[in-house]
Amino acid sequence: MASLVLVVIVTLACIQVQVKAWYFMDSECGEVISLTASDPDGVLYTSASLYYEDNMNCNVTITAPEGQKILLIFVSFEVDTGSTSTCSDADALSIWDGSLDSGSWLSPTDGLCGDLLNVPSYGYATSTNETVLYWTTDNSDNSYGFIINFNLYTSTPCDATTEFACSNDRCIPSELKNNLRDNCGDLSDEPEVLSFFGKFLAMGLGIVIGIIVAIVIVCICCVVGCICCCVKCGKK
Ligand SMILES: [Ca+2]
Ligand SMILES: [Ca+2]
Repeated sequence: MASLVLVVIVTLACIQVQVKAWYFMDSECGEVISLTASDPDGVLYTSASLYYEDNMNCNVTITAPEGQKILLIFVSFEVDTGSTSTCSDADALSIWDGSLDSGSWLSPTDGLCGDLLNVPSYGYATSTNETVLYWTTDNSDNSYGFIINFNLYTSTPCDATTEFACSNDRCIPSELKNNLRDNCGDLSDEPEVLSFFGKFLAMGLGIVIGIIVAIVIVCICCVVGCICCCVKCGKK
């Protein structure tokens, strides 16, 4: 299992390397991130630290050029739920579609909390060129927080000279195709990633489990070998 977690972390790290710009919620409080044709995407973390801080009350606005919209896709999500089923009683992320004086909630009105199963796997797509993310935490029990990829998109018909046509009737800037990140919301801009996982799954569950077990055994052998070497060195 440890090996599997390591593989996932390394994969996420490799994917994030492809991002031009990344931001941290705690250092962007009250700020506006402006997406443009030359900077069409970014990634937003809760914090540069492993765990987010208590007593946060931040909002970050992301804007797109007129006529374009914004897609938000969750890469990871681990937010303290507190002792009740209401997100607003503990830590919560809420997402607004539009400017503050007009618009509507994209997320549930009491916000998002819990783990990745509690957020839509296809992300959130705005209907306007602006979104506001509200992030609040209470005074106890923090966690890893979230990583959100965001990018420009438009609705079909796509401009074939500058845009890639996703399979879900969205258009994204051409440069976001094959960058190892899901910028369409259905991975259709990443056919090689889909192909890789397709081949992996096609091997069958038994073989996949066998590979994972083999990796774990190799790791255990390496650790035991290192410990033995250290013990021998200590005796000399
Ligand atoms: Ca908390
Ligand atoms: Ca992509």
